[in-house]
Amino acid sequence: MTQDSEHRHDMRLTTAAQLERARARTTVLTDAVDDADLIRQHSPLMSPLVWDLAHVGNQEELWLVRDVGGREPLRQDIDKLYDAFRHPRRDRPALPLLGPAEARAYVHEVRDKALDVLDRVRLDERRLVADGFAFGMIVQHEQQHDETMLATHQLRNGPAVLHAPAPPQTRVPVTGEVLVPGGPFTMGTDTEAWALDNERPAHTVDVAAFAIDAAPVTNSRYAEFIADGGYDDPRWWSERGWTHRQKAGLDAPLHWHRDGDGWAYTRFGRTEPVIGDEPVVHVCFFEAQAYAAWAGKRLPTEAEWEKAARFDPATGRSRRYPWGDDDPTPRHANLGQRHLAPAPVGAYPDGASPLGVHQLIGDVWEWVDSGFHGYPGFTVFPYAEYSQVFFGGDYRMLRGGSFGTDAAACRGTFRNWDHPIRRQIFSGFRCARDVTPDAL
Ligand code: AVJ
Ligand code: FE
Repeated sequence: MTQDSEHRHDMRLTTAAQLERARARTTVLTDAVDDADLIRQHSPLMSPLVWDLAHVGNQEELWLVRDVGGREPLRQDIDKLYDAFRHPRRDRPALPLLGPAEARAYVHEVRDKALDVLDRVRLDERRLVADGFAFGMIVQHEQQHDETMLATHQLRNGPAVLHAPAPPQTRVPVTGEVLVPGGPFTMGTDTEAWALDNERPAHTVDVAAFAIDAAPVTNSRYAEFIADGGYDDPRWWSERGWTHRQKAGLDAPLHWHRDGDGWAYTRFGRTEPVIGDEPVVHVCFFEAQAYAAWAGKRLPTEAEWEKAARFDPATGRSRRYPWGDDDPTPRHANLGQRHLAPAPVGAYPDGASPLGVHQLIGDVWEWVDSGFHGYPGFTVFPYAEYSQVFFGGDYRMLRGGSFGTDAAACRGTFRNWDHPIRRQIFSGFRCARDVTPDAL
């Protein structure tokens, strides 16, 4: 083999392995419950699990089998059922969906064809397949739905059906804030092969000096906010946030309940006392904002978050991840549903940024105070319905991934977004603060 064809051969193998890994996760999440549970809607915010399953297969059919492979459709008749724009989540249980056995057979058949396409397709003819992009996009799509399905599991009632070891409990002390120097840095990417369109292009952003918490806000700090009457004091809330807090009756993170003098939470069917030094999770943007105001701080902007995560002051360049350019390993971050909880603060010293900011990747998605827009020079690739149709909508960004996010769908540049009232996702936050020039 020539060096180039050898490289492409390796890429096909690693891509097939990534597809396989995503499917193993999907299988765990959908085999954990019986057929009735797969069909049921556990929350109006979520699809029935059986919809996610067939939707994953349908996207793979559309992109890999039909578009990249140029093959005949397997099930053109079901395209509309699994078009997320045609049917909102709350309406999906009433659709004539494929049943569990049919959905499993369908995704299996699609995968066989997609792997055959991966074996035969020329990877140098179209931009869509350069560096295996279309395959990477489908890997990420399945992994994103795996995180969505994990959130559905968290909303489902009944005994525990998912099992995983606890996150690492050894930890280094991490407290206080880190000062991030002012000046330009490179945000976004031109070089990350599987980066999605909204992460591109790389561009320079000038960010004034700021301070950012060295760790995400923990349960014990958040409980102090509650104990101090934070939920009852409109001073800490934005106008929209306060209106929402009243209307929705918010008084603690989702899944928390009073337990004697303290708090307990129910996670994937198990109820346990809240662990104080874990990052808080299942808060909406408005709760994060109110906490930050109570703490005398604010949320970081998206550019500040990315600078804290990627900027290397020694070289001035932006890294792929806080720890450098190597792909995440279990030593760096709590990703990939290896554990079904965030790890305590300080559990990932090897994942810290050069400035000493911890746990930016993994554990909990972090709300940042920015809306969703394309970067300067943004172009749709390969379809507008991934990102562009959401630009300028009522969304706030989330960065860094959670314990439920796979490494394939998480990078220093990766951008997630949701409505500011949502909290069924694995969302937490950290605070930031302006610094005055004489503080430098
Ligand atoms: C990027 C997580 C907001 O779940 O709505 C899945 C990802 N896009 N299928 C979502 C996505 C199409 C998306 N988020
Ligand atoms: Fe999707």
